[in-house]
Amino acid sequence: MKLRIVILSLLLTIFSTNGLANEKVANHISSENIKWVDGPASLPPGSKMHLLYGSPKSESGAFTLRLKFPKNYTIPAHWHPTNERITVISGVLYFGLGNKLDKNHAGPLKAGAHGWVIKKIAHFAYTEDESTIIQLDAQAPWGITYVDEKNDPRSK
Ligand SMILES: [Cu+2]
Repeated sequence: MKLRIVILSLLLTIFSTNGLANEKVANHISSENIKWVDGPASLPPGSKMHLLYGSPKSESGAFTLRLKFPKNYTIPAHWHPTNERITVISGVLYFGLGNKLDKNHAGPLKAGAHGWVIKKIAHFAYTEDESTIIQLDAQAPWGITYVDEKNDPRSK
């Protein structure tokens, strides 16, 4: 009996340190259940999003965000407090490194491509003639800082 209590409390400790006590063991979201809502105010107007896992506003932990950009959409040069990993689901995302958007130093990431940039490294992205869906995987707490604060849609 005493041993059972010890094992139970040990298991509870393990689960709570893993954060599993308050989480489902498994879950999934079917593609038809992706519900697009307006993207974050930190991105230029026109984006759509669906939060798949976790939250960028958490104090820690991974999150996964699906983002949809219209055609001819631009995200000016910016950086993040944690590493960013993106997977292109459909369309083409043009992506480059630098403090200024420079289409001569950007490469196309097509559907299926995966790319990443480490924290605090300035980068930019844009779409051309097709609407593009990407998946962002990163660690919270997330944020976006524009190199030129005049480009920050939150300041408009
Ligand atoms: Cu970014």
